[in-house]
Amino acid sequence: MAATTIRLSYYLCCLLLIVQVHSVNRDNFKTCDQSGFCKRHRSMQPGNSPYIVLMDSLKISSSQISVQLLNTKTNVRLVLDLYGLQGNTARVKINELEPLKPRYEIPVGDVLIGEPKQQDLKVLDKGAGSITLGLEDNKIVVSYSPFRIDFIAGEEPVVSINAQGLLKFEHFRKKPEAQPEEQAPANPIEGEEKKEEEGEKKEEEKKPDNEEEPGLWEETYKSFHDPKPNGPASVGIDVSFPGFENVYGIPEHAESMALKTTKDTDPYRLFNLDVFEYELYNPMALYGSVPVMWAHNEKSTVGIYWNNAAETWIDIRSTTADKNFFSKIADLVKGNTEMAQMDTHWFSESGVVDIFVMLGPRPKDVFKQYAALTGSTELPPLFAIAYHQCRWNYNDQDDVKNVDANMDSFDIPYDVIWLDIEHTNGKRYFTWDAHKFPSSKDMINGVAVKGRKMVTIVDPHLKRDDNYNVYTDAKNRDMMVKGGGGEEYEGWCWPGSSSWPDFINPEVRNWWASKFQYSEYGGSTPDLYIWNDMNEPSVFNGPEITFHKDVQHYGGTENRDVHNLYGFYVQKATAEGILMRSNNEQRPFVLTRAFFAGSQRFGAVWTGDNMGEWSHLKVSNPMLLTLNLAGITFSGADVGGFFRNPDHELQTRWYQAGSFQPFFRAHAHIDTKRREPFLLPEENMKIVREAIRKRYTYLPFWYTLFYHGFRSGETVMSPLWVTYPEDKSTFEMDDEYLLGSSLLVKPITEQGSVGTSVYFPGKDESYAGSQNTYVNAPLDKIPVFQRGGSIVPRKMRVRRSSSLMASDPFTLIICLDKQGEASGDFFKNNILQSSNADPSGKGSTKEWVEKLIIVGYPKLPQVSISQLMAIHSLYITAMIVTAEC
Ligand code: NBV
Repeated sequence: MAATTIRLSYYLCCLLLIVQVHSVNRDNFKTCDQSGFCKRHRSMQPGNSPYIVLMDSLKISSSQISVQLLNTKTNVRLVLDLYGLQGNTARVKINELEPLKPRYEIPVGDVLIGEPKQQDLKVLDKGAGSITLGLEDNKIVVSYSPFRIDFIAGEEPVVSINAQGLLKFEHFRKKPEAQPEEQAPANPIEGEEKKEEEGEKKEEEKKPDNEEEPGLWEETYKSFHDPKPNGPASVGIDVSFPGFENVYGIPEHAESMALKTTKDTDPYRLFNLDVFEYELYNPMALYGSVPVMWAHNEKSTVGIYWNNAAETWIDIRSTTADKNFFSKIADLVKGNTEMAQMDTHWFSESGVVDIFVMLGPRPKDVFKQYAALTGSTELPPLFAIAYHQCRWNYNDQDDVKNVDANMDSFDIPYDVIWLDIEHTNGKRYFTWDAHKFPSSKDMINGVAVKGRKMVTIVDPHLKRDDNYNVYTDAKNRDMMVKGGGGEEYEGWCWPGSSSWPDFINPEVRNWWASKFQYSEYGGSTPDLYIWNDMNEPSVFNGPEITFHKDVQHYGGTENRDVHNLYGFYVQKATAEGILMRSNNEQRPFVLTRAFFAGSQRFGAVWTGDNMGEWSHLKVSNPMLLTLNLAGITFSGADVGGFFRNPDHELQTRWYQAGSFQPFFRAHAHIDTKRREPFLLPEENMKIVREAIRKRYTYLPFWYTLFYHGFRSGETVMSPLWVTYPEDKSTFEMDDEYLLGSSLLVKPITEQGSVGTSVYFPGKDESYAGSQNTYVNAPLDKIPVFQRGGSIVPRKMRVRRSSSLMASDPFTLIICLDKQGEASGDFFKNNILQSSNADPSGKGSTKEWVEKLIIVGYPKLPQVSISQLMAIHSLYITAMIVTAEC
């Protein structure tokens, strides 16, 4: 009877999830008002900072100063550590001086790739009210009373911390003892206040800072109770960007690239969540979180990385800078013109304040600075940047075989075919449905003979079934996440009653990685790669569809402290598994839905369950630009849209857009009509085929872009201002972008459109620079342009998969600029050279250059070609400077 009831409620819960109509159920997700700490931080008023610097405690070493901060209202002391770091970066850390127990910090080596390398800080001035430090060409001024820190690059103030005085640090405290029942006052709110008061009195001279504020020791949201055993522990501070009008970053939100002020909305929220049918253009949290933000203007690009994995909210306001202050501290910004400023306010539910300030000064510098901290996108295997064919679900082996055969007979190349959750035996990951997939190895080998790969989904929830060995193994090793009471945590997900391995524990990650050994994952082969879904994690019956906050992880950590890292660790462990199964020979490919700063090192990210609607096609560009700005360059959106049935025009336009986005995968919900590209009417099929084939011709270009990104941390898909930092008209442009700095892409995202206005930046273009030009874009055309002065390598002999093109020759498209020059990776000082870019000397190829297409040269150029290359033909076109692709 009990079992029946449980099953019934499980199906009901799934049913609810599937039948919710048409838009997000906002009711499932907290607003700021429903979150105690968000409300407490947001209600603070600027200009009332209680914090002063205790100068007597100042300790100075070569690259660090350490000093105590006193909260003059509560007498609680904090400690501020300010470090100079290599590469124009500084770190500001604020922690309690004497916490009751250590506060959570993300282990070095997980998100930060190592202990950041320090750089000397010179004491330039030590006055009665402030200390001025020199870091490379920058000054850092720490003012004592009230406490604030200002970063000055050359003559310009660029970042100010606590200028608004919003530092709030909820120190750990003892829980007030419960009142005997009979004395409890009739009004429970009064009772809370009293308990709080009495508890605080015990902390000697420390006074409570927020005794009457809501949600300190427990919170209730809908039917979910959060007992908050550690009490209030949030941290927050303001960061201003004087001189800037635009800030970017902090994915993931379905939002424009230039972030909006949150004056009339909730703050942007970073809390990894599975949001069913997410809404566009609002600050609600989505599947992943990267707390990095850039500010950009004509003169400089700077930014911060907020190193905290707890739930975080960020308020944004556009204001004006306090010029008097800067003129006082450093004799700066005289004159009457108003100076714009972006004020941001960051607060997290727990952890410490740990801010990395990256001082640029150019866009490419900040990306490098951020990559030095959290790593760059690992160079993807070639197949991973080709076209992926996915659907929930390819039903059985015959289905896979038919799709594969049809792609061939319609001459549509593809590299990877994917299997969603239905391929398993009852949603037990690492297993196969024996009826539908009786011989998975044969199936994988069947596509692999054509150089293709397969991907299976492996979610982190494990079915609580004593006959499922992955579950029993984890259970017997005591590796599961625990509920607040210390019991194995249980929740509902696809398999029904489930538990979750504790990926925060390094041993659990090793164990998980071992499950990808061929001997463990029966039916897998080296041509099988992995997809991690539902790793926010998604818990159908949990608060906000995720873990309870008091869930316990390794080392006594609460999920509250590490929530945004769970999915990061799932993908990390999976990527390690793929490396391990091949004795570190095979470059992994793992797609993840949840992510955090640093996830770029483990594979690709996609934007989750979008909809087959024009608005979702449109928003894919800003969402992917923002992911790129946050270091997650290998990212894409479901082509066609996951929910609903796109019409043929939308599907066609979506393929065209996807073919010029970094991760290119078609995917669809189980309830949608089949929509493999060969099922389209002939006219659309041909256009889609052309878009996919074009992607294949550009694979050498994409691969080169990813190679540069890997080496330098640069974006792959970039806003125009990355290459044209001084061009103000590009600062909010997110419907058009550059790949590297060579290809300008303006995907068509409007229904019925037969043309579009394209903005051509720079002065060297044949399309008059720095202005809009209308270009025709009937259904068969993708507006893509090659920049004058660039060289793009392509392979024009498209085959069934990328690996079949491995030894094919290159064609170099050389677009000269007005000076008749072009540069690229193959072409320097008029000498065409070929050398192996891999410093280890491995990976030599048989590739050669068969054709040079030089666009824009009036007469035959003197091109010297080193004997390493055999050029079969040289095409010269008339003098046009920017080429249409
Ligand atoms: O595994 C099924 C789907 C998957 O196809 C999709 O890509 C994920 O984002 N998954 C979510 C779970 C169910 C979604 C309603």
